[in-house]
Amino acid sequence: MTGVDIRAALRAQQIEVPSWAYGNSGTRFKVFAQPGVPRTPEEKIADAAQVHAFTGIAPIVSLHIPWDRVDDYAKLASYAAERGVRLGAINANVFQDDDYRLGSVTNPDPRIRRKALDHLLECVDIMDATGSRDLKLWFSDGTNYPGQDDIRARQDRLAEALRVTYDRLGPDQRILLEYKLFEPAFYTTDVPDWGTAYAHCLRLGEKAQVVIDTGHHAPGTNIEFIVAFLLREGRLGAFDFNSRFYADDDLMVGAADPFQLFRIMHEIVRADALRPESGINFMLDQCHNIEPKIPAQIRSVLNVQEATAKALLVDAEALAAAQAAGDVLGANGVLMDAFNTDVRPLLREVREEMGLDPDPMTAYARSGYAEKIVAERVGGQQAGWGA
Ligand code: RM4
Ligand code: MN
Repeated sequence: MTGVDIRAALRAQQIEVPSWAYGNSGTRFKVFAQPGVPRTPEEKIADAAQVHAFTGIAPIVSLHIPWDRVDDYAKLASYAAERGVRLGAINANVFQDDDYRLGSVTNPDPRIRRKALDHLLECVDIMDATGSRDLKLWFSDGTNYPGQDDIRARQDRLAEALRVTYDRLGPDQRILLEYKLFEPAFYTTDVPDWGTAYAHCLRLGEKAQVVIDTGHHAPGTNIEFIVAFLLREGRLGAFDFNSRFYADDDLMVGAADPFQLFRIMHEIVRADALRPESGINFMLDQCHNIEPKIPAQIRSVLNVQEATAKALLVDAEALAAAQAAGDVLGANGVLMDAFNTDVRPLLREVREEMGLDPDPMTAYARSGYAEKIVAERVGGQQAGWGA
C-alpha cells in the first residue's frame, strides 16, 4: 500500500463509541461517581460528539436500551446530527430485571421468555426510528449449577427468540450476536463462544453476524484467528473493543496488549475490511471506573487508530514472499517491523490533513469542556449503574 493509500484509509476509518462509557460505572463492589457525568441520553451524545470532534474518526454512538430510553428517537437522532455524530447500534438489555434471574430468552418460564422477546422486538422498533442498522444482542443467560436447567432446551429457546427477532428485521438491518465465556453465569453460559454464536447465525441467515468482544475469551485465546476465520466466512459483524488483564475487565482498548490489537487489525487490513462499506462495525465497549471518561474514550480511539496505522504499514508483498519461501524469520520480521514503527508522526500529519489538532488529548484538555460540564451539570440523576 502506498503512503497516499495509507493516509486515505486512516482518514476514512470509523469507530463507534458506547453511550454507556460516559455514565458512571464501577465494579460489583463500588460505583465511583464523577462530577459532570451526563444525566440524559442527550448529554451522553454531547460527550461522545467531543470524542469525534477531537479525533475525527468516531462519528457514531451506540445506544443501550433501556438506559437510553427516550420518548422520541427520531428527535434524538436529529440531536445527534446537530452535534456532528449519528446513532449506531441499538444494544438490547435483558440482564437487569428481577424476572431474568434464571435467564431471559432461555428462561424456563414462557411468560418471561415472551417479555425478553418483546424487548428485543422493541429494540427493532427503535432501530426503525433512529435509522440504525445493527441490533446488538448479548445474553447474560446461563446456569450456576449442574442440573439447574436443561442445556439443550435452553439452546432451543434461544434459537426460537432469535428466529422471531431475525424475521422482524428490515432488509438493511442486522442482528449482531455477542458471546462471552462466563459471567454472570458461572457453570453454563448459553452463548459462551464464537462457535455457538456462529452456529446460531448460520441458521438464521445472512443478516445475522457475530460480534467479537475482545474481553470475552479465556486467557491465551488467539483472537486474531477468530477474526480471520469469521471474515473468511463473511460472518464477522462487529467488534466490542476493550482490554483485559484477567476476565471481562472493560479497560481501554490497546492498554493491556497493544500487540494483540495490532494482530487483530492486521487481519482486518489483510481482508480489506477496514472500509466502512465492508460492514464491520468497530465499536468500543468499555467502562471508565476511575479515569475521566471523555479523555479515556479519546485515548481508546487513538489506540485503535495507532494499531490500524501499524497494520496498514505491513509490507504485504514482502510478507507474502517470505511466507511462500518458507522464510519463517523473514515473515515474522516483516510483521514486527510494522508493529515497531512509531506511527505517531504519521498520525499527527493525518490529523492536520483532516483539519484537526495533531494532539487530541491535550487539545481536549485545553478546550475547557471538562470544566464546563462540571459547572453545568448540577442536580438531576447521573447516568450509570446506580451511583
Ligand atoms: C456485557 C457485554 C455487552 C455490554 C454489557 C454492558 O458484558 O459486553 O456488550 O452491553 O456488558
Ligand atoms: Mn460487549
